[in-house]
Amino acid sequence: MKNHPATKLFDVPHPHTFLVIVLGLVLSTAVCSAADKKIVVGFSQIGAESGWRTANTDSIKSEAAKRGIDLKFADAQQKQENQIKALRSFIAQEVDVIAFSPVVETGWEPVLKEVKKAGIPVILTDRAVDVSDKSLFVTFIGSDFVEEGRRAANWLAKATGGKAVIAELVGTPGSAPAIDRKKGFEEVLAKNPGMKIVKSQSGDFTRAKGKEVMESFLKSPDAKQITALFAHNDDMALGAIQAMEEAGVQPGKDILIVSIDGVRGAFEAMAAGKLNCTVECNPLIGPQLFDAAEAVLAKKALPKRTAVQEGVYEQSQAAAELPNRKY
Ligand code: GZL
Repeated sequence: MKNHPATKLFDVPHPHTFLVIVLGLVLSTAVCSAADKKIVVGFSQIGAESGWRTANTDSIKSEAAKRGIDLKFADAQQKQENQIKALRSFIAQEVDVIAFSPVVETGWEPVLKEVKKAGIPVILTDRAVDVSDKSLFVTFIGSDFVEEGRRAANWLAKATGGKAVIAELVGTPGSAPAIDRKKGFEEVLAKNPGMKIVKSQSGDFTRAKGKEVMESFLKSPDAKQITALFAHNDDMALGAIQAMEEAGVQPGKDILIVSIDGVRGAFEAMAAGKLNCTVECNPLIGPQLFDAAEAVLAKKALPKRTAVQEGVYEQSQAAAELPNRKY
């Protein structure tokens, strides 16, 4: 058959060349898709109970977006059963990493064993869990709550010359921060016999409950003896300040107030002379969380515990520090 010009445009490739081209296409697609594969992280958040928590959530969500991480985020409304459901759903979705802030310390072994069986690494943020088998999580990124309690009590001892009759607003019962902040605070009180806690009740880390409990403290027959308030977080302290003002008590003067978190509202209250000291508890752990997730997936070794850096702030520093606050 006469060679038509068309057959001259190109030679039909040799079968081997054809195979190389197809293999090249398959490989490059595979490499691209592997490189493009987003890390999928399932995160179970406690809730939105405080300014600290919303800042913590913002840090996690913004850092995931910045890194192009596919974040499956679940809000548990402060209920452990919702967190357990979320972890099981992350298993079903076959996420690459599971991270969560456990609302309370206990009751996690069964679901963490299911996660381990599914071969998914677990990163704890903010709060720890009380488990005997430490292989159930890779690392815990969070503050030293015992030290935060010590710092609060040391400030109060210094501010009162070691003489204070203290009301205490406790965080969520059974939670690591509530247990450990109390432990650290009482460690210092043991060395200061002139300081004693005469009232202690949970305000569940919320402003509303903190106000309600402080109202009940102020209505009690021995309310007049209270000279100081220790609140396990700023939101409860801000609620207590409202209760004091409504009862004709001057917060920060008639009753000195020391709390923990270091949220913007606490700095505003200190600048107004209504709060005396806040012990910082840094919620901005998004970058550390996703550094750890990327390290785990790259099979890099991680320390069991990653501490978060934080300080202590009092009234004299509030106005100057306010513009620097990121949460
Ligand atoms: C502390 C965090 C606590 C905050 C509260 O790391 O778990 O929970 O102190 C928050 O404000 O509700």
